[in-house]
Amino acid sequence: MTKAKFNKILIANRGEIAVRIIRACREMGIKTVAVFSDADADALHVQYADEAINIGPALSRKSYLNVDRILQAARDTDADAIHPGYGFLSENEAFARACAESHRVFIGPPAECIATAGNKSVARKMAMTLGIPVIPGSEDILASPQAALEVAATVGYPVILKASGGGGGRGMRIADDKEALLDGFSVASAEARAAFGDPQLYLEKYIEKPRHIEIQIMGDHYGNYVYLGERECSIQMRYQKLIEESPSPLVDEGLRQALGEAAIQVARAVGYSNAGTMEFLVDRNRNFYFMEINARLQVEHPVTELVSGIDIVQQQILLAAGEKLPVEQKNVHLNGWSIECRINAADPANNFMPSPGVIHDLILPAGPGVRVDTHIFNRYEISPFYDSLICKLVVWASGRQMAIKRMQRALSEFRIEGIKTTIPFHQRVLQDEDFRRGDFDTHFLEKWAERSRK
Ligand code: MV4
Repeated sequence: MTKAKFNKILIANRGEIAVRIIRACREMGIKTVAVFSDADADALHVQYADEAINIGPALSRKSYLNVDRILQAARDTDADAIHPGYGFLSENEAFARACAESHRVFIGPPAECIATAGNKSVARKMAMTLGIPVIPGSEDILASPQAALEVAATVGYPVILKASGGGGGRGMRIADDKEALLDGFSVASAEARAAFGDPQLYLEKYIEKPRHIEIQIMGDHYGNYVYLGERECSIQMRYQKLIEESPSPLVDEGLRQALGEAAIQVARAVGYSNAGTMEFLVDRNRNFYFMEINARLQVEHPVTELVSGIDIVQQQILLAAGEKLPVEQKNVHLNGWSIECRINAADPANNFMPSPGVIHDLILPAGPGVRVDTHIFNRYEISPFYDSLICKLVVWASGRQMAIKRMQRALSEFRIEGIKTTIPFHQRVLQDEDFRRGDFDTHFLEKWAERSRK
């Protein structure tokens, strides 16, 4: 392996992803600095890092979102780069700029790309200009409810209003007719202003029963790009993904290439570098539409790592240090099948209500083809202050049916007491006939949860 330029990296995150990034650094011979809140003094990322700095109270706003405290920690420890992980400050344009001003490399895309990605209607317009399929709808933000009515009349109902500053399902309204659209406009706009400080909306035709498929891309500072295939992310509930896999049961080589090339076109147009993800919707006739840019490392990156053989986090570090991409597209070979189950400290029987508490009698699954990305250990206390994700259970096998069997085996080995988890929920989904056939869309879990209540 090439020697990286960085001597020391500060990880501006916590939980499993902080541990994941520390592992990449250690394998590369790079020293690590953990930052932690008062609630995380005993956390695994603190124990694994070479140094650890307290950055404030449990409340995220006062610690993991506190730009000044994090940059002070980087200066105090002389860290030359900062990895933001996902969530928290990972898609914060001001943070990326502040890192640069503090002479620390932000391990991620350029700040301008974060800004473009954060403005959904700008990203959409960009894709339209490139001739990449987008869902029929407005060309720009909507100037008025009247403008929304006019666009809806041309694309036909149902339509969906989306917040330009939003994403991940917040600030959206579906409308079946004019009246609902007029009502939805003021509600969505007010919601968007409250949530994102930006009331601007755009409109699309509403695609029924789509699949959510995303493409992992990587780019260096010299205009080279590759795509590492797709991830199937349709198994979600209220925009929270529960199971992801790569490849997608729906995608053949032709569709993969079309999605991959579209993703790279968008990346090139916005001057993207480092790792990123382009989100698409695919309809029942296998038409695909570009939706959003995710300008960060994603939770579900391991499934892509397992089928591509590429360590995405190590690559992020090398690319941020100015190295060239080590592979060309023709040398990217996807092999086998990978599935990830997100294990949350949450109660599936009670609306996925978070279930904090002290873990005991923990035994983690292992064995052939099993990867466990987690920060939990016996007697660790799950704090109510943060995300309920406690473990990503990821398997690899040569094909989908064997990957499902392997995941069932791994789930059956999992022992954990003291908190409720999504493990029993995953076990039931993996037994579902439609899931096993690969026959599902983004509404699968809602329908499935309904059916299983009866
Ligand atoms: C849509 C859609 C149908 N038609 N847009 C939800 C999250 C946000 N990123 C975009 N989303 C959707 N946009 C049109 N024109 C359906 C969804 C959607 C969805 C998308 C991805 C993953 C899960 C989803 C669940 C419900 C709805």
